[in-house]
Amino acid sequence: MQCLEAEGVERVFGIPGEETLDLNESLSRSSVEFVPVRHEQGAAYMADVYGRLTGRAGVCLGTLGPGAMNLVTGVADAFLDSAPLVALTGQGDVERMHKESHQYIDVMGVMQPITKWNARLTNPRIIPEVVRKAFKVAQAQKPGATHVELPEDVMAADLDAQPLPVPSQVRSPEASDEELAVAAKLIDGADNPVILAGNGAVRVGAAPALRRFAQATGIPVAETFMGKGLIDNSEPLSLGAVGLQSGDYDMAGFDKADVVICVGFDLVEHSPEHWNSERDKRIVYIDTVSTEVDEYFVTEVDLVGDVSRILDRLVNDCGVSPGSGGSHHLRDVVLGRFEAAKDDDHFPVQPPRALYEIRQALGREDILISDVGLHKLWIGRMFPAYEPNTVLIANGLAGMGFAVPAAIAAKLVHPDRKVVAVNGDGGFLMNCQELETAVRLKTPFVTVIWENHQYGSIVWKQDKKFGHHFGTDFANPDFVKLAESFGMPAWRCDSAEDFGTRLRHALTLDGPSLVVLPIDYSIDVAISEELGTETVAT
Ligand SMILES: Cc1ncc(C[n+]2csc(CCOP(=O)(O)OP(=O)(O)O)c2C)c(N)n1
Repeated sequence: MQCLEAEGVERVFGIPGEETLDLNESLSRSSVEFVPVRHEQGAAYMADVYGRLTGRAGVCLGTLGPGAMNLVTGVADAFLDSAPLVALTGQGDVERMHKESHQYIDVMGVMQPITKWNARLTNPRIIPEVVRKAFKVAQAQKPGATHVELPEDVMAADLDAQPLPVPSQVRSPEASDEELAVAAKLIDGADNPVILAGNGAVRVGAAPALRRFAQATGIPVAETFMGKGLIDNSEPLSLGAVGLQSGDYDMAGFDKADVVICVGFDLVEHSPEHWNSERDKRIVYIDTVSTEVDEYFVTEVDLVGDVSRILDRLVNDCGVSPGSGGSHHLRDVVLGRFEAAKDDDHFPVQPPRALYEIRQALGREDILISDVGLHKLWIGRMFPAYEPNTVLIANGLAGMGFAVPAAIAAKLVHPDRKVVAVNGDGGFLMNCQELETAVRLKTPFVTVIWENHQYGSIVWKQDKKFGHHFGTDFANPDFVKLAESFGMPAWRCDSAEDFGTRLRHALTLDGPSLVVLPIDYSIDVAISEELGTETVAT
């Protein structure tokens, strides 16, 4: 616990177990707040989002066997979405791990492929090193999940030791002048350059430098779903969010682009094959670590280091407005439909009107969280974002059940901002138990459920591929009564206008609340008559 305190840990999210008794006892006497949750998956998602929003590792705790297994999905989410997270799991005594034994699972083996690093505390003496390393590795670029296993006998032993010092600054590599000159020459000579900005730029707070670079060079910016808000969506240099389908890139001008400047682009979100199928783009890569290998992503210049510093140095070397890259067609089509929706009184409500009402109810810095499903595709593509980290989308693992725990963590990190979590009626029930955590913590955010009694995105894909759908329909509990039983106010909307009114009211409350919105998915998120066929996996 002293090591966690030395790392600046404010909270541990989790569920205790018999094998973590000693740790929990120390936790009760430490400065770290323990946040009991109702399912370990919720704890892992909370730690994940805490890490995304602060850059410091979120910490989650589960006991051995079943507790550790329940953490897995959220840990994997942090791993694929590059969020710093440290998972702590209990374990039986060291001397019973080699044999069939109550609740013993090889958790180290389970965590191995979903963490950057994974260690067992075999001896109390190594605790300071292991904890320091778990945080260092989780927070180092690219960030991600690490795991420490805590055998019960080791945790019960006495130890007289001090935490290792935590360095206040981590040095990052620096792109050389020669590399910058090569990149500047390539960009200067381009006819139609575009920037593709992703979560890597959000992670390191590079939005201001990216905006300066785009303004100075006149090169427009397309964002991935997780990069939303890096550039203000209402700026002329914004090409909108790409990543639903290949057609997005064409419509944003990638078809004509000769040079693509990738700033913090994580390939996990959407394959570069979608915009470089001919492998003829000349790619300038700017990120904190070197490139992933992908046959459609053979870069010409890699600028690795502090992304903001690289962009600022590059501005000095690049000419102004080198060309007319990019196209506003995608953004215009999508925003056109969004704006037109303000007068759409259709009921059940269609997604553009629902998003319009949410945008009206939230300020520039407020936070919208998306769960996973067809609603995520609508949000990713259409919801205008003005600042980074104001639309949180899990697009790497893309697991349903993310939104409610994510909203709790977002509200804990930013108590001054309004938070809305949009869920499908499928994903909501996967972690709805955390509403109790929200009520107990008094985290005021609004859970919105788009209700259609179907796994909407699967229906969408099956209908497109086979002309019918199967295995996708279900009945729901009465969500209003369910929320009320948790002790929170809830409403079912009966018109589009009603949704806006209730949402605005809910956002003024000092505790969590829930709004059920009957949704009509009959209009096609792909806008495929203009944009082609879909390619994304949700
Ligand atoms: C944990 C998990 N299970 C399954 C999937 C596959 N999947 C992706 S979207 C989806 C349907 C989501 O339905 P719902 O939550 O109702 O949202 P909607 O698509 O209707 O907006 C499914 C089953 C997934 N991404 N995550």
